Amino acid sequence: MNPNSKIYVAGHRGMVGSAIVRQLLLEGYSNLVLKTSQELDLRDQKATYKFFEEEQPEYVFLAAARVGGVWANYTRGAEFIYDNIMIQTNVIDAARKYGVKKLLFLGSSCIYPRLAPQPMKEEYLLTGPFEPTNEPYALAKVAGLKMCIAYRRQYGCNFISIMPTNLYGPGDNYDLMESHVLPALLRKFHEAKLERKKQVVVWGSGSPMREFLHVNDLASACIFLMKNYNDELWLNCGSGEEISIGALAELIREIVNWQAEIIYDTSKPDGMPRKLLDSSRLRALGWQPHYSLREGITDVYNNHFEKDYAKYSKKVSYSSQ
Ligand code: GFB
Repeated sequence: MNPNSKIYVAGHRGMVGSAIVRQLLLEGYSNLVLKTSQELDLRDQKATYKFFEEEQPEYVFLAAARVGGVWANYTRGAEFIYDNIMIQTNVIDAARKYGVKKLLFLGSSCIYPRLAPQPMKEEYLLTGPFEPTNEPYALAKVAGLKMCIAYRRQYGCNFISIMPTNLYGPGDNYDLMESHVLPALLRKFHEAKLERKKQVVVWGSGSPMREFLHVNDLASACIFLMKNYNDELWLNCGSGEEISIGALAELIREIVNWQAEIIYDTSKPDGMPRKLLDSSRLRALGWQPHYSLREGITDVYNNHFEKDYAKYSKKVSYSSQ
């Protein structure tokens, strides 16, 4: 990539895509092509081909996706498999057809087996059954990374993939039925503080272990790989910092500064018992995260929460794509 390269960031209004755009602009890449999902529905193959034919992007960050937390995945699997397979298939094939120089596909740590040894290495892919609550999403993401490999082998396309751990950051989703745990708990403790409530409900048992990465750190990894990595093996991208959901709730309670009692709602699913990536391959290439979990959550709560939360606080339900 050079400063004049034409770069398409698919999904630039989402949390990941917008972080990639901010980082590209900071690094002096300004020839960006951006389309909202209203302007270009990537599930529509004809429209996607037409866009690539007209714009001829040289580099593509494929961050457009249907995403959501454990409950959204569990209850709306059809949308997660359909939207993701359609979007990624159309973009990857259009990138081949219209001669894109390089494409980065964004997957997810849920591609690995539910009971994979921890931390999870890239080679554990497809060595056991998926976590059932997010199987449709996981299957779609596995199809995406395998498609990049197949296109590289058959057509010589320089398509690479990154598998991020659970993300949070500016532009997150604060709809309680759609969101991931971290924004959900920020909202719950914040509202408890405003309403002087004595209790906050946390889903599941509190015992699952998760790893969280600030989305700005993921964006820097994506751009780093676009510049420096050209192999078929997908790479894991995590912070290496693991925490139980119960301890996360306590940390968020401390950052929001409202001493409510934590109540566990075990009618909601726990999802995967443990999900920690082994990111040593990516780190060996020279990338490392900038934010600790405490710093990252404090940044989000102090600098971004108010604006992002305002979009959701008056709505009952919201779809991100
Ligand atoms: O972040 P989360 O929704 O996604 O949930 P996953 C993580 C854990 O937090 C689960 C618990 O054990 C939840 O039960 N949790 C506690 C909560 N309170 C809450 C709450 O108020 N809201 C939410 N959402 N969770 C998703 C996958 O899994 O993560 C996707 O379904 C994807 O496919 C994504 O991989 C990164 O980590 O369980």
